Amino acid sequence: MLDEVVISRSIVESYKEKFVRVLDVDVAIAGGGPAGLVCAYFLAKAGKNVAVFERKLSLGGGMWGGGMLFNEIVVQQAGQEILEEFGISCTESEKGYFLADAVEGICALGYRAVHEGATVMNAISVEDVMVRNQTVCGLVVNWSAVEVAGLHVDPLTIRAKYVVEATGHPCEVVKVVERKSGITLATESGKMLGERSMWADAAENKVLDNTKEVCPGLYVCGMAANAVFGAPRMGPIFGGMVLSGKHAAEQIITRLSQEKNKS
Ligand code: 48F
Repeated sequence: MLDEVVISRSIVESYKEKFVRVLDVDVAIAGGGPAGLVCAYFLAKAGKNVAVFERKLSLGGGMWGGGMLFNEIVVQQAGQEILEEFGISCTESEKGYFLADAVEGICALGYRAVHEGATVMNAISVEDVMVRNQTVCGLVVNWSAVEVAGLHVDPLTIRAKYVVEATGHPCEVVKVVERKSGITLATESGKMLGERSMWADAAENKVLDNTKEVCPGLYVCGMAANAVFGAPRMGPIFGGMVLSGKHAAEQIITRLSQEKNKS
């Protein structure tokens, strides 16, 4: 006979262990869209302890809806190679333009990231950062349900060697750093520059350059990278997003191994 209390106890105990595990990680990623998930996958694959905090119940951010709810996404050749690594099927619609099913894409990104060992904490929102010595060193999180209900509940804190801003267009983490920390960002003005209007080619080219450490301890990837550094949006082409997630992971992996060699 099934016992509901055993079911409940199993869930509560296991979730508690999971939460304790993510309190102190190598990398904490804010946002579980395509860029954040790809970043998590490559970090986990490299053996790093990585957690993704996603506001919504479902991962995937802006990828589910493809373009204007036509749930197909386009990637260019370099992006297609990454989708292939995740086992996502692509067809070449025109030379150099590869189509993938948005739903298959997101499910595969989430599955592979978790399967490699990334921990995904969904329905949790990042509301603040932890800063020490002008360096971002953690995320401050709360239940999204608390946020939605407007309840006055204090958050909890996650410590991380590196934090990744992957919240997409709103750049919520960088905005909070700018507003609260007084840290100068690595942009031309030292402040967030804001995204420019749609220009797929320029945006996809720029997003890799813009995927970098925007201030000590904080990397930015995906659409947030272009929004922080004043580059255009790209619309429903997702090659730049997955390449950017991978690029952020590679930079952080290098930093972590340099630090390990020093110590
Ligand atoms: O928006 P999103 O998909 O960002 P991305 O990975 O990809 C951008 C594309 O979807 C598209 C585009 C290019 O094709 O322009 O927009 O850069 O995913 C961002 C995720 O972050 C979550 C949000 O729910 C979404 O799933 N998110 C946003 N703010 C927070 C957050 C927050 N404060 N805390 C936790 N999650």
